[in-house]
Amino acid sequence: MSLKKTLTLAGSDTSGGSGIQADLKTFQEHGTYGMTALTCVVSMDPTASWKHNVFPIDAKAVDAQLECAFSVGLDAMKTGMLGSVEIVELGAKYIEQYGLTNVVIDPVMVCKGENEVLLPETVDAARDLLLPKAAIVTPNLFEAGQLSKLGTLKTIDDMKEAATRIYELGAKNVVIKGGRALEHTQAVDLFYDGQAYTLFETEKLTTSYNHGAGCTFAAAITANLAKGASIYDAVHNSKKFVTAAIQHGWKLNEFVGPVMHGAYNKYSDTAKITTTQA
Ligand code: PXL
Repeated sequence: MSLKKTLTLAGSDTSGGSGIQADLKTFQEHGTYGMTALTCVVSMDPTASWKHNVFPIDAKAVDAQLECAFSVGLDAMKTGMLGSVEIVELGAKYIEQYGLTNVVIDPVMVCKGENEVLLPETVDAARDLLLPKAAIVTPNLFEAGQLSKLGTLKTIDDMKEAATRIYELGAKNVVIKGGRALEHTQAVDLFYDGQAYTLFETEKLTTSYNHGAGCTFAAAITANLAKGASIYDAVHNSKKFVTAAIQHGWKLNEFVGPVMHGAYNKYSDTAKITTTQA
């Protein structure tokens, strides 16, 4: 039996909720074969309020991993935290060389609880080199404000404007994860395919155990695309998958509560998701 092959080019989250750990768990839940090209190692300091320390991986090692992974013939890939401009360039080079189209760009700029943009020059490089190669880009509200240069996004109209601008940067589809951060009664994500704006809405969940939700959502989209889903279905299915994961988020320690990556396949209480045109 052959499995669909999915790759994540991302960082390692030692705490296990986000990064390549989230991606591999999510790939596995979708029945795809997960592979990794590691960009950096993030470890949290238990003696300093879980401060994130980032340890970079040498670009030569990233190049070797990408050479290996692409050689097997990938069905889809995603990117997450990218440690340097060189790594962004390598990712873009391999996508181009192998003509891979199922590419999900999750433009990770900050970790939850941390408020400095990690490596701003890497964000610029990802915008210029990776967005034009993206089947879909999956920014959260903050990242969408940065990519679109609109700053703080507060309303659905702001999200539509940001999605339009990000689309114009070359991504074929955009989904902005507004979540519950938006000033809106529901938790809302906005999907734009260059033609129509679709809102995915759920009730706002009260849990604060949602570490890794963004990576999990993007990895689910990647697995869906690898399995042949349309982009709309990939987003819709992944919204269900991550909603269940957030509903069943749990407390790892006093600092962090990860989503439960496997909740969608295990439980059948996923909150209702409504879709409307905006
Ligand atoms: O959730 C963003 C994120 C992505 N990737 C890695 C991380 C984090 C946040 O902790 O550690 C590796």
